[in-house]
Amino acid sequence: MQKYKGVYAALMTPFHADGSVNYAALVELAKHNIDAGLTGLYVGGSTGEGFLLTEEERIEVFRVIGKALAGRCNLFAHVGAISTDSAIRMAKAAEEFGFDAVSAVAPFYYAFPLEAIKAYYADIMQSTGLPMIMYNFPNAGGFHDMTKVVEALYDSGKLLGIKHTSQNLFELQQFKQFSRDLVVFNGYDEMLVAGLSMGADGGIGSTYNIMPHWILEIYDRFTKGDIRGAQAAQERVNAVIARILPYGVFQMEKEILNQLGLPVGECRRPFLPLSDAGKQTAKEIAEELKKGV
Ligand code: MN9
Repeated sequence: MQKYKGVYAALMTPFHADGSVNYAALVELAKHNIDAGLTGLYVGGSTGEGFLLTEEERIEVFRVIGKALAGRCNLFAHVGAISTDSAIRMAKAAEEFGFDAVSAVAPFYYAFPLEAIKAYYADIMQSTGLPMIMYNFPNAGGFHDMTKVVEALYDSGKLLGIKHTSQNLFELQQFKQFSRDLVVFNGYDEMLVAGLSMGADGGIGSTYNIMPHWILEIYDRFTKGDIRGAQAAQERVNAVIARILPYGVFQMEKEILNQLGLPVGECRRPFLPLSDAGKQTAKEIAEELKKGV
């Protein structure tokens, strides 16, 4: 499983002005990220507006990305859904299109009991030959017991790891207690160096789309033992993230990419259009990123 260590862009899903998925821009953005040196892509998750796409669109996104990049980089497909059957259909598609692993957020809305959530993961894991990355995102899904799910399933041989999008870095470290072989990905980009310090093997994030080189610098310096350098690189990244957060992370990242010449359009409703102040800030950030300052 250790070949999956590294830094992955949570790939954004570009849209045309009429709201349809822009598959050509999707491939362009994906290649841009991989050419920058990132390890791979996490496709169809929060950043990819996965829950604002239909199941058919999510599968088509996997098909297009698999065709363009399978075998060239590591590809993870987020197949999480509140319906197990829907998640399984997407997992089978991801396998067919050459993805390396599937990932899923815990099913939400109905406050399913722990046993139901364990069964959801076990069912998805049994449905294909692909390994699973649990997507632990308690702030969004409301499920706070992922350690218990991992405890129940880590020795199935099909659990690759965990994408840990939580400020609770004690929990991140505890996942490694079940097995050193589990690959743990840090999910909040603004805490990457902290996550790595607590044992994460890499990261998956949305801001990697706009500043892949700076994220790589954090990771490379950290893995070489240059902790001060990694902190300095994190500070540079966080200066950008701090200006993005007040206006909406995904709307801002999309506008920055538009400004950088990657036409990704806007986010789908009910995300609101970016405010004028947000647009101005996005433009300024894009100028800075172009200069590499
Ligand atoms: O996938 C992303 N998580 C969410 C990871 O958006 C929920 C992060 O990359 C954040 O967008 C980022 C800003 O908070 O760390």
